[in-house]
Amino acid sequence: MPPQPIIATLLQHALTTPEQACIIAGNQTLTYADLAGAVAGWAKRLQAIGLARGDRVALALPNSPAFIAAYFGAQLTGAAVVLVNPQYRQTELNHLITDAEPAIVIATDENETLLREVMPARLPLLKPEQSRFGAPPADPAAFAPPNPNEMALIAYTSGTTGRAKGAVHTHASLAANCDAIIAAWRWTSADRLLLMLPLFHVHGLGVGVHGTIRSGASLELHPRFDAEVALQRMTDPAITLFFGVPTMYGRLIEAARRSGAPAHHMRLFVSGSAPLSPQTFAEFAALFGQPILERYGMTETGMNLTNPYDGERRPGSVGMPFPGQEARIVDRETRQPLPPEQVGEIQVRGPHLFRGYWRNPSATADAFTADGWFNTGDLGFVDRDGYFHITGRGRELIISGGYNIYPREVEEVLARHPAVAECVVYGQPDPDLGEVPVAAVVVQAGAMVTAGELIEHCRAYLAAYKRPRQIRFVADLPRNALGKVQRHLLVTDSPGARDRL
Ligand code: MCA
Ligand code: AMP
Repeated sequence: MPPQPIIATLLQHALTTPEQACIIAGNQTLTYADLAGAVAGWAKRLQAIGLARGDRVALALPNSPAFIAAYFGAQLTGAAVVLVNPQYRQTELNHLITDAEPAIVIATDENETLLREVMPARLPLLKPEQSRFGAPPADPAAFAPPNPNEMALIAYTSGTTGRAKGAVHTHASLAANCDAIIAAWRWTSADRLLLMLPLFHVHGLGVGVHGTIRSGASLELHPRFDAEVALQRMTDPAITLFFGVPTMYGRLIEAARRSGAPAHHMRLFVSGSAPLSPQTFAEFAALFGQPILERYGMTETGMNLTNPYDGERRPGSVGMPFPGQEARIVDRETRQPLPPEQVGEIQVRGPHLFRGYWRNPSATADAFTADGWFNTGDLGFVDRDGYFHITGRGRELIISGGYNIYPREVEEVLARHPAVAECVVYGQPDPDLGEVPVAAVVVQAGAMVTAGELIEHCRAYLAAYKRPRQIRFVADLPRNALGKVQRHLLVTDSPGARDRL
């Protein structure tokens, strides 16, 4: 039996614990009954303009109670939600709208103009109304929750080819994911999560929001991360959980050094989306009196590996499979399982996996083995105690402050600038963000262009976090004998990098 959809759990909580706090945002406390009413209100609004089962709804809202209500409202009608980062620019929006073919777009005034430029003229754009959840309440009993195997979410990711692919999750895969997390991290209705992650990614949504709703707990939602605000909020005894990316932990350490680590009541700090350095792990434990629990996830899989709640949390390790899941290391060439301590590709299997890439059967076929293992593309090994360690990535990917940047996508935009003859984008180590994108550019003969102009060009077409932080003008790109660009030679301080440039 597949697990019941999270939206069904939400409606149940609204009946059994209607007055329980669910979302705290600003000075408002919204209960489970409030949320369920607003979810039904959104479902009604969406159906009134023609949304049908199996349709897609593109959700381009900032962190807000309206985001959460619209998200579940769309799912209540039997539609799937397509997550859209509100900072996306023309290139990303154009691809997403063309590929996902949503029936309705939900957005605010801020991104309306950009969206309308790429949307077909007859596609409706809906905005949150001026109420707490963006829709007037309606009766949830008027709707039947979707079937667990219906499509619930399409999250775009992994653009190794320069084009992001939509990872399709069903209600069952999302529910299996958060049930495993709740069991592993002992999440209960008494918990309150301090949520400062963006909701348009699986970290904030699939871990933070889903886990909260499933366990009948509450979350305090913030528009964005701010280390000083986080430290201050952690002194509130009601707050028990914090989830963040390593950059956030680095900034919490700095803030705590400035103003003193707060006396806090936190039950659990979790880190993921990028590698947590053993140094950050140790510094945080010294200041905050407890070790961060590091876990490993992916948009396609949700959460895969976790350090133990009770046992040793090992620095530099991402732990072991969540309950009900499997993970192993295989040789990159032979695809055979490897013994402990040997580095290969991480494969994972279980009910939490996505069902495939949206309208992309060949990418889906490549991603899975015949017996259901998913090839993560991440490299690592298992130590003798069964802890997994990530050592690198098998694909070109820059992780900056927990956001993924695919060099190819940025290169394609740069290459459209008339002054660019050739370019390559790579990750440069950065103390705050882990890595930042940097571009090496060969200018067209006779052309004149400044670094600032090229960076502005990228900003016009891509979300700001993808813009190169630096442009290095070079006479030619380092290539191997086969003509392939060798990105590692460009990273400053890598052997040979300076000789070349
Ligand atoms: C913001 N900027 C960035 C980043 N964030 N540049 C590079 N990398 C970044 N991560 C840029 C902005 O575009 C802006 O540029 C300038 O920095 C300042 O913006 P601001 O919003 O003030 O940034 P910030 O507050 O410093 O943001 C840093 C952050 C944020 C809080 C670490 O990046 C963040 O919330 N990251 C979490 C991402 C996340 O949730 N990832 C999960 C995906 P300008 O000034 O030029 O406009 S992975 C996932 O979901 C899987 C399942 C998993 O395992 O978790
Ligand atoms: P995304 O495609 O945005 O879901 O990002 C998933 C990728 O983030 C994974 O494939 C890993 O490369 C990386 N990642 C997530 N968690 C960790 C972690 N704890 N340590 C190292 N890398 C991580």
